[in-house]
Amino acid sequence: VLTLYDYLPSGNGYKARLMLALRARPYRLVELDILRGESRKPSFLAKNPNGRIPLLELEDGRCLSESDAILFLLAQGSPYWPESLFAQAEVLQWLFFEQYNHEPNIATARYWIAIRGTPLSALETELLAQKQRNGHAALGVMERRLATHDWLVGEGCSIADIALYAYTHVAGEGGFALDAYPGILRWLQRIAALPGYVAIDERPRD
Ligand SMILES: N[C@@H](CCC(=O)N[C@@H](CS)C(=O)NCC(=O)O)C(=O)O
Repeated sequence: VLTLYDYLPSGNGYKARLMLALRARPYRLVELDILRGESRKPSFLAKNPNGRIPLLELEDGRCLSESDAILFLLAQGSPYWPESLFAQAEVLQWLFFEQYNHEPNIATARYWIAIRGTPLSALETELLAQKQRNGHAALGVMERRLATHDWLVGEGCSIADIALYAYTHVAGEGGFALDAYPGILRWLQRIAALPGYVAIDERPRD
């Protein structure tokens, strides 16, 4: 069985948990308290030199980090990874956008405000305004697509949607009100209605 090393509040980890649930794949969840540095211990660094969750360990011991790479692997053989080469490239386009424009702003603001549990430093307070601006710009990009389309790529849900759902659906915890993004709000409901959907704080059933 697959093993996922993860931290429940993590949106990056949730991408993998949601994909596994949507595909009804059983797995073992190993929770690490990243706030206490558990992902930086030598035993874990041997599995992921980058010291971060999520990390997927295959039955044969091979380990894969980076949430979007994990999504790629888990989606093979399903409609979540489209068939045509151009559609695959479009999925990659959104995954790179997620990692460069979306996650560093929206996830970081949420982490500082709602997850870490310590006050913001003076520098973080200054940077937060910039994260809010850039985060709203990223949401604006998504809205431009989702105002007229049900899904980010093609006619069905792909890992582009799963990757961007993870931190968009909890963006409010980072201070991002989503009222101004009706296309995004409809898309969030569409994803939450997928058969097999699980919430970010749900552990897999044994
Ligand atoms: N680009 C990576 C980011 C992974 C990441 O930032 N993980 C955070 C939690 S969301 C983490 O493990 N932080 C603990 C640490 O850096 O020690 C991905 O998409 O998986």
